[in-house]
Amino acid sequence: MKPTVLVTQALPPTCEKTLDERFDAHRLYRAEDRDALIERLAPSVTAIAGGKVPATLMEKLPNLKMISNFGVGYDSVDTEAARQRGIAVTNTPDVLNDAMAEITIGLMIALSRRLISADAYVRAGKWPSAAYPLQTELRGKTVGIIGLGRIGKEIAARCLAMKMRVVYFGRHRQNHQPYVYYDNLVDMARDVDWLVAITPGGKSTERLVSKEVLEALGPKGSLCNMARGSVVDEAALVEALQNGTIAGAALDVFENEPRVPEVLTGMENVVLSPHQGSATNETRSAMGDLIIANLDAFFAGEPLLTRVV
Ligand code: 8YV
Repeated sequence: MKPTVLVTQALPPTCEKTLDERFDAHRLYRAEDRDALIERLAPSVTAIAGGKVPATLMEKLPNLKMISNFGVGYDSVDTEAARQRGIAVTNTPDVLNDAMAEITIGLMIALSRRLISADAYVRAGKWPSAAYPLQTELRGKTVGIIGLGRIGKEIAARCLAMKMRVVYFGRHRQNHQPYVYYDNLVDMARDVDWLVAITPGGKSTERLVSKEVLEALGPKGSLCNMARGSVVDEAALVEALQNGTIAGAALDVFENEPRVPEVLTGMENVVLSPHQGSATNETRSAMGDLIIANLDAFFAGEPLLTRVV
């Protein structure tokens, strides 16, 4: 008999297909009556594929032993509850580093050169009447990376290729990194032209980019958030953008996504992206493979590949 797996979010097509081939997979995310599905499957579910797993869901699944989360970030899984219940959690690190770093640079250039408005300018037939206003470049600027983890390091490498100076903020200095370290985010914000957030979400980083940090970043500074909406005080950010406290923002993530504060959509100094950091065919398919590989390892009684809890 195939093991029962509960699927909590839509996964890449190849992953969905393999789930159906190897497991008795049930889609909670598209169930008409979620409670009825959970009740019916409760005794047989030993593993979950996907994120969005609160403690309340774990409580209803007494035999749940493993959550194969989709994403390097696992803030949508209550890891504390999982730990207490002896439920293992895996994530999908590394395979998305390059896609994340590529789009970070893309969004930074889109903001500094106003690429989105420039495209609209050409399409609207305005070019023959007047040249597009001059913009700024990344070269020579200092970028402060909040969270020099695996993705942060790939972003740093690409920022060097843009001839930027790289510094970073994090919980610890990393001895073998060539970049200047700040243990205080306000101090770093004061010294940089760009802040790039790529730190895990969750309680410990909530509103790390505060009003004070934005003030320190200053009227020539820009923010690029690739982390989680929760990492930035969004109300303070909107105010800072409205008042010219900072120059601009390139945002891939939002506090209440997919809902985006309407006021941001009318701002010229903002580039908006629908949480698509890892959203390429290549990367999403590799993330899906890792979900399956972790499930396979779990059901074979082997060590999990990328365990975080
Ligand atoms: C996914 C992500 O969009 O890996 C992450 O942490 O944010 C993204 O790759 C997200 O996890 C999808 O649920």
